Amino acid sequence: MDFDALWAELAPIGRYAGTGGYRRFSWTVADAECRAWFTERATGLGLDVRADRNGNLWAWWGDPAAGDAVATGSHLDSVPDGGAFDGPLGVVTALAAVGRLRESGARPRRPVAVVAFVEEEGARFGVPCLGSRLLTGAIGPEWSGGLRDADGVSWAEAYAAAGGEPEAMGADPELLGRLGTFVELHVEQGRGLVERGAAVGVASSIWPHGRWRMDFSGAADHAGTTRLADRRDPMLPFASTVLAAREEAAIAGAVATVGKVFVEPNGTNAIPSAVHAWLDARAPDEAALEATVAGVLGAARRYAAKERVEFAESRESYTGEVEFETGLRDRLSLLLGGAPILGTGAGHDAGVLSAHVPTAMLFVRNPTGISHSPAEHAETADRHAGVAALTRVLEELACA
Ligand code: HGY
Ligand code: MN
Ligand code: MN
Repeated sequence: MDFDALWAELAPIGRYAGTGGYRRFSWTVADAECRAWFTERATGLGLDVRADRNGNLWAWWGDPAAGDAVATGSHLDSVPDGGAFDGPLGVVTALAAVGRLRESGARPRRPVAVVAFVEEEGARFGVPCLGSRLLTGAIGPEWSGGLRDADGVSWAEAYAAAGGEPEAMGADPELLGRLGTFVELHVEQGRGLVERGAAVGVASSIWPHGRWRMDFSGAADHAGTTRLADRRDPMLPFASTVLAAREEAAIAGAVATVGKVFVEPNGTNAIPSAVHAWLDARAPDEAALEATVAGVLGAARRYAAKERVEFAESRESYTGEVEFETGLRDRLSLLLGGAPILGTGAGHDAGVLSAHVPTAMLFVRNPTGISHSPAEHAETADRHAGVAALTRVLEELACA
């Protein structure tokens, strides 16, 4: 099947009609439908599809035991109301590129694999790139098994309900040792390729970034009868902290976002008992990131103390600066006719794998640069340019 046919099949799965965005969260019905679709189409291509001990799906062309495999792929899960391309573009392009190679009669000298990593966005359980972090041992199964979604369901419970074996989760050095190269194609989440007038680019780096949970605990009370002087309202230090995040980021040349917040009990006429919020912070280097986060958390503590509100914070995930291997990066740029080389502030499974396997990323032009939104887009011609580019890269890495 060609790219357009594969793309059209996957498109309706997990799409929320009310917003046009996607709600493909790990171990839900939509996720199971995506995984079933992937398995059916990869099997139809003649690939051998296997889930690894952490639930990541691998579709093999050739015997994995031969080693030095060329792997490509991305993720199928989404952020809440995410776009169609973030993740799926890499997976569908990988299937289409392998299909082209097989149709051409290519005979790879080493195994080729198409992978769909689980929980890349961390939308349901809070930690991004969970599947690749488990595979590489970056985090342990006991900690990740205990991650809970908004309803209190743990990763282990959800994984077991989806047919997984939580007791088998953990680092997989044998599988990791079989990978010779990993290449992830992804829609660009920015306008670098638009500004350079190119359909496809090669990644140079990923900004260091992380997520911090912030809990403000005060005293629930009546909105109408509680004097201002008697209040311990957690909403006030929370609101000031959101503004401080913007100020601190501007000072450090970083970016900081508070996009997720839970208010307890969340009643119009009740002073909240608690506000739970998450800070997403990213910066060009680790010193700038550290300064930004320290500034925000320091402000949160000061504002909380001023309102006699308790404050607690915890770092839920962190990814240091990723520099993709320059030899592979330059080789692919040259192979693709001098494709532009550009960095990103978005995290990817490729960033996690790059510490263990020679890794590269290809970006496909996004006309507006918008992502994590139903407005995310890539023109059909650029999607096809991505298929041609990945096909060429796989041919070079697996067949030459
Ligand atoms: O948040 C990110 O950078 C990625 O989309 N997981
Ligand atoms: Mn994303
Ligand atoms: Mn992504």
